Amino acid sequence: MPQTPKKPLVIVTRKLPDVVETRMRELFDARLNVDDHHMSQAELVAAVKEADVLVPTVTDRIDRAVISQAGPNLRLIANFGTGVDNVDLDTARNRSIAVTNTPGVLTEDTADMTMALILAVPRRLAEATTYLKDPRHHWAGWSPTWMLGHRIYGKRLGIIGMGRIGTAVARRAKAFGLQIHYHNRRRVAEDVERELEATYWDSLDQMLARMDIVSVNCPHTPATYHLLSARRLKLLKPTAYIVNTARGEVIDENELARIIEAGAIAGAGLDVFEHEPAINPKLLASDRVVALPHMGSATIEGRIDMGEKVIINIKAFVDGHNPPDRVHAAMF
Ligand code: 8YV
Repeated sequence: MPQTPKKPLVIVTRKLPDVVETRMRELFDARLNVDDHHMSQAELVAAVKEADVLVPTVTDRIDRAVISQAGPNLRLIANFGTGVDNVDLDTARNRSIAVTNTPGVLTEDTADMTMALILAVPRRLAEATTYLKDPRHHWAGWSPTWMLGHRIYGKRLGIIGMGRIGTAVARRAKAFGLQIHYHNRRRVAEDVERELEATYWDSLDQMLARMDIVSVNCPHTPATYHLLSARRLKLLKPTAYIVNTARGEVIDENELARIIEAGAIAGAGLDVFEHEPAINPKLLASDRVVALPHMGSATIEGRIDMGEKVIINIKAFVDGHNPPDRVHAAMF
């Protein structure tokens, strides 16, 4: 009788939606994180020593120390997430371990959240709802001069990183009457630029000095770490807002907190932070900051789509094909 091939041992570091876990159990020898505890570095090392495939998330640091202790079976790190800054891609490549991610399926959700922050901060949504719900306050009713924010229609939006998410943000923002400006490693295709009526800035410094709202939509890589440095943050107009749904590390968070406190910019909408889950307390204390707990892609539909992508990548890989979402250090 032919032997049924052994299923690969797939270790998943966090709890995933039930449908994804059920499918993983059917296809693989899946070891799931039922109580969703945050795995320590020691637990991650134990996992890579044993697994054929590791499925980490943004909360796991799969660094050189972890990957260099991988056992001979580990051939694939199938990241549950698009950003792969949590994985040391160079060490993985040197150990011939493939890495995949989940691009595309969280574009629209993340762009929606970016647009929500672009509206929420200038229009003071979080501040106003906090006021109403605070039992110490009593709303005295409408007033012509109370809770005034700023109009976004007609303002200049500067998008840093015009990939899938940046472009999806631009489409939404254009519909709200914002003028689209962008800085990117490369200029986007002419027809996209025309559709968005977008202005390309080769110089990030020059763009920053002229924008009303700046949206960070680029990945975190060695080249984008503190791209919005103390020097660049000083270039912003005092009336400007910053929105970040990409990665906290792209902005010097302490300096951002300092300039918001000093009133050197108007405010910020932040879904991501430099040292998650820690957040600079000055940002949390400011009513000119709308802070969210890294939930840009947090829809059930998105999470299921991400899980399906992870499964397809693993299945393709273990069946001897090139997984569709393979990533290489050179791509970033
Ligand atoms: C994910 C994200 O939820 O995919 C990304 O890069 O930032 C998030 O929206 C997270 O990475 C899951 O690992």
